[in-house]
Amino acid sequence: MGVVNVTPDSFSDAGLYLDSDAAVRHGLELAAEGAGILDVGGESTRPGAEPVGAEEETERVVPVVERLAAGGLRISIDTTKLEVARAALDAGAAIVNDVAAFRVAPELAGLVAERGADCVLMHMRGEPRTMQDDPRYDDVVSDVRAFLEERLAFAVGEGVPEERVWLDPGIGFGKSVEHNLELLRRLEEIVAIGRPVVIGTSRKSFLGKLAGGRPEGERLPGTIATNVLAFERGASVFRVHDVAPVVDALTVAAATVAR
Ligand code: PMM
Repeated sequence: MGVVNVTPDSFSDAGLYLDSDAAVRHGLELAAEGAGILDVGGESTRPGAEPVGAEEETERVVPVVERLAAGGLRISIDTTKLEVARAALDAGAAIVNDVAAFRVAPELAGLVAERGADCVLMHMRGEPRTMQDDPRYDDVVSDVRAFLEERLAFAVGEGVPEERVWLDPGIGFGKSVEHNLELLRRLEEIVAIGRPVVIGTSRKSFLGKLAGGRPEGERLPGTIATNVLAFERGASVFRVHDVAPVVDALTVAAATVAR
């Protein structure tokens, strides 16, 4: 899953792809590098980010989704909002990637059900504005697992077929470095829920902290290491900015690991 952020303030490619032509070009490049899904997002979820209105978010993403989907690419829309998801599905998106797991807009579940879309339900503690303020868990893996099981049950209760739901432990969303590492270390416990697991470590700050303070642009080695480990532990979808190197790494990992 290649990341196509159409935002002026996303943490790793701030504003680079705000212009929709540039975002489309970038999406096409990621597809050519081997991304099977392009994740288009119009609202930054970086820690401390301010929310964006539905209208503005829709204006950012719809032209990009439309053009990429028209090219036959599989598009996910990274949003927590009903109106944005609806417009993106109308424009050809096939997957709703909701970092709030239908808590901001519970009606999203009904929309996903009605459209026969797939969805990604992600764990986040709190909301982006405040999520990194002293995150605490009893046991991060058990807490995240229980949350994802509850959200899966909610989605199924709203009519989303279970096989349409993918789950994501939400690396970096209300988690300390140690929480992120524990989730990766024990990822099998999330995989054991029985749904495909999406993992998003790409360029995230814990990778920089672990490697002696690397800035965003220098976190590819950490991104590769964590994606390969997640693959080995059963993750199925890898949300990354740097598609070509991660595809290479996962291809080698897949050839190596007996599955
Ligand atoms: N991370 C970001 C945004 N959306 N969606 C899912 N499912 N999983 C993630 O880990 C995730 C996400 C934040 O990264 P960005 O600002 O580079 O998009």
